[in-house]
Amino acid sequence: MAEAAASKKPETEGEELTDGFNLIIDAMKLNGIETIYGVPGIPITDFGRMAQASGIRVLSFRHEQNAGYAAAIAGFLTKKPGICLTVSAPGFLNGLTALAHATTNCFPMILISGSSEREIVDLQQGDYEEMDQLAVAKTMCKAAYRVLHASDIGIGLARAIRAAVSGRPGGVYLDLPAKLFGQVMNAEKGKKSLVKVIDAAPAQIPAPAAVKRALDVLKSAKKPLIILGKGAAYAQADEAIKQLVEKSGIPFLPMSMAKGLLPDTHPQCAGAARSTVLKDSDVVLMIGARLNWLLSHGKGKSWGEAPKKFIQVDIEPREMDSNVEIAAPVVGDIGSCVAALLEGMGGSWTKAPSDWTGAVSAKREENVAKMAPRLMNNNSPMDYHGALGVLRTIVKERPDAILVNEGANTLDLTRGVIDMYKPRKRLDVGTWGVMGIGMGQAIAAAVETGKPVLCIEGDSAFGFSGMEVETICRYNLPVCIVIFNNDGIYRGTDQNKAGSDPATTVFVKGARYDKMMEAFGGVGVHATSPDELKRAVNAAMDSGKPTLINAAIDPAAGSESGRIGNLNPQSALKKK
Ligand code: ADP
Ligand code: TZD
Ligand code: MG
Repeated sequence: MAEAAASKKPETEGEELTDGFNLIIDAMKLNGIETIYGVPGIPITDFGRMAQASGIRVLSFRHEQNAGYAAAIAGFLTKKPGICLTVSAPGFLNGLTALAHATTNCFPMILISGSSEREIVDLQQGDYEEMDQLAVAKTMCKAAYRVLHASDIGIGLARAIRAAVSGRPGGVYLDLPAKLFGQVMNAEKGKKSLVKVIDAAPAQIPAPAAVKRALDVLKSAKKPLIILGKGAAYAQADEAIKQLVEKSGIPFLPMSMAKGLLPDTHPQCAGAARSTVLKDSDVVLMIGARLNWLLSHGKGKSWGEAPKKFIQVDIEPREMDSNVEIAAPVVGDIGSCVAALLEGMGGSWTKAPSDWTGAVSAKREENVAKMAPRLMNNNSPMDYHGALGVLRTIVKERPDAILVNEGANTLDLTRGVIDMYKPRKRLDVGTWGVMGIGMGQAIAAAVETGKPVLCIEGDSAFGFSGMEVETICRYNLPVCIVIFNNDGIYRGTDQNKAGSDPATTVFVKGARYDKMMEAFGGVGVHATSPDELKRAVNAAMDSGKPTLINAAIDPAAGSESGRIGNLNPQSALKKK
């Protein structure tokens, strides 16, 4: 035996070897993956070090959920899968919320987790951080894969990339057991095993008959409306969408993260006449938006009595008829679909009837005028409108800055008040209305775009990811966080009538979140009036220094659940 081993040795001597660590890095670089968001630990600590040494940017977070939200929004901003890297079981589970969020929002993301040994996990023998992660992940993402052999790393990553970005984008899970990282193989064979993904998200051209049907329906409209969703923002077909809107003359309504695809100040923008256009329109062209709860499922009171016809442009065929009948489904990628619609419209398209567009404009002007005086108040303590009035001007003066927004009243009022001017500049809670996306999104936005970031955060919303202010300071990112501090969830005024504990929705009164930022070397400011707020935000945006401004908002200013209080269940027994 000893002799046999000795006689084998010379054959492998001089042979160039590679291993799992290096193959994963090489596969990532081959596919243009430049950034990883994660938290280190067994079994991926060395991998993170080696990736960093190889030139991949590895951003270490304080909690995996925030790294995951960063990866998800990186996917939205770049059309490439955002990568989140976590340790086994607990780290994996912390990242899983973000993976599910990415899938729900149609953002391409890959959650890569180290995992324990298969043999031990499958016999449930109690390995370090043991969990059947692949089985758990499957229900929450678009696709889930595990790689067991170093020679399959190339294929594994290629499958993950394709699954994340092709068709309807979404979250993908990639399971990498600890043993894989150290597996050794011939370097040349390893190199050959890597796969460069060609045309990861192939164009999907709509059928000519579907395009014609859509244009026929559109032609018949007397009161047409275009709804732009975050799928349209994601598609990066900005110029074609602008042409379609302007050539048709149809009023458009941007969903939250589609704001700025065309400026909110565009003469055809119906954002400030939302209820009118939903109620009174007769044909609705949906582009990259779903008829889910955010659009009252396309039916009911907010859509009015008059019959409506829907045209829907989406890459996912099964989205059609999900809530109401779609008269003209146009299935394909938005770039190809909008181009085909434009071509079909030809040179002599009749613009939307002027009595309709005139009525929409009049309503919009009326609503804008109604809001204007409220935005100019300089009250102290501030109310939402006074604070938002100054922030609105700051965003107007800095249209390249990225706005991150979460909270309840803080979300709804910011969305309504602050106009956006450029595509993909507004990032928020998305389809689930999830609290906690703030710091992850801010970090990824700064890293991926190099632009300054302004976060407008409810005090509760901020708390879900607040520890990442250390991350922002550590990487010295140009992020300015404004906390709308009204001492609680929705309001800071609730009383617990029954006992000594505080009410469930209130926090420590007069908390000073600005001190958190100072603890890590960032700039902290306490602002009690719109004037102070304006000065502090402008200084932060000019300097690019990590800044947190504690904006003291009147604790009585908000309302329950912001604009969606109607979704709260009510007991029939509750005394009025
Ligand atoms: P919003 O919340 O803004 O209304 P949704 O997330 O509900 O938007 O809808 C986005 C839609 O866009 C999804 O149905 C998704 O399938 C679709 N989508 C995403 N990317 C593309 C694309 N490149 N081409 C076509 N449709 C897309
Ligand atoms: N947990 C998660 C992950 N997402 C949620 N949406 C909630 C809980 C419930 N929730 C909301 O829907 S808004 C909100 C919570 C806890 C916080 C609202 O308080 P805020 O904003 O301070 O952030 P305002 O301005 O006080 O309304
Ligand atoms: Mg609050």
